[in-house]
Amino acid sequence: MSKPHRWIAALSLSWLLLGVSCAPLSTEPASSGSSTPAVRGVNLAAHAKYECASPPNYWGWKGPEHKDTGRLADGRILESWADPEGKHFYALPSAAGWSEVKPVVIVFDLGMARSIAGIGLHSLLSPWGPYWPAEITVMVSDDNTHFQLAAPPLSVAPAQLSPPLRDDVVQAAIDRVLPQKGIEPTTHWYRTDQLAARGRYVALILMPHPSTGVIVLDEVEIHEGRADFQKASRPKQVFAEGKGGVRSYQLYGAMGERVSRDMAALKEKIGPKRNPARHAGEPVAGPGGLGNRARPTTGAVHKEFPGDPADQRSSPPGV
Ligand SMILES: [Ca+2]
Repeated sequence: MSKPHRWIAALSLSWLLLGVSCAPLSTEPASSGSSTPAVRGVNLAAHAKYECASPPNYWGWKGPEHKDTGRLADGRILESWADPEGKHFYALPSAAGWSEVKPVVIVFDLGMARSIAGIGLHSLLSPWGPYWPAEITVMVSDDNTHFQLAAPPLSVAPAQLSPPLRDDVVQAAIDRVLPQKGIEPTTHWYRTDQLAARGRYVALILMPHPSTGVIVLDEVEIHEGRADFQKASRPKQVFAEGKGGVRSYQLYGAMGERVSRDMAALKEKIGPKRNPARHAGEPVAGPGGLGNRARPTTGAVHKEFPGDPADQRSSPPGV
């Protein structure tokens, strides 16, 4: 098993609205060697209206005494595991947490169509579950009903965080040795500026890591993009069911997975032993070139999407 995935398998399942303005991004220095872009510019999410379409249910805002007062966009973050009074990051009303909510959906209203270059999420690593989403899908919309992908889904690697996380620290969290060693869990930014999108409404569809099932955030950023992003084309596929288009998107993904499984089964059925061309060392020449269907990768931080959003042939009916 590859090293980046080693900790994934080891984690235990038992581990556990709305004003618009622009403000500078927080500018805390990233540690040296960070691969995360040092984002500077306008944070469109600052004090913006947003809706947690998935109500937080994990500590923090879970308690009825804690109301969401815009804390995901108030510019305040807790940069340590505990506040000065010793209260932990995940349990404070300043953080929102979700446990076994798949996916978490948060929709921001930027007030008007804006150019969007990227996003940022502030969270933490702890031995008890909280971690960044395993997959982040960013959708954009002009009417809060019809959403389109801003980019292929993003994945988060420890080295991408700011400051970056070492694999051995991640493994230590898996082994729950941090408190015993006197090392406290740490908070980090995940930031990417790889979007080139536009839209008034920005939906974040966050899939928790399958081994933890927990997402905890205390701040979200949406980074302003270049002016010419306002002319950026969008994928043809439109997702209109559910907040942020999430229901349509999930159905679309499920259809893509089913097609992939069927293709794999078919490929197995007509495998190399039955294909004279393969025996001759030649490419498979079946209908559509089954042997050549592997999709191109979209970059280190992009996860392959089960179906090209721009390819209407793979769209489920009615979506
Ligand atoms: Ca905050």
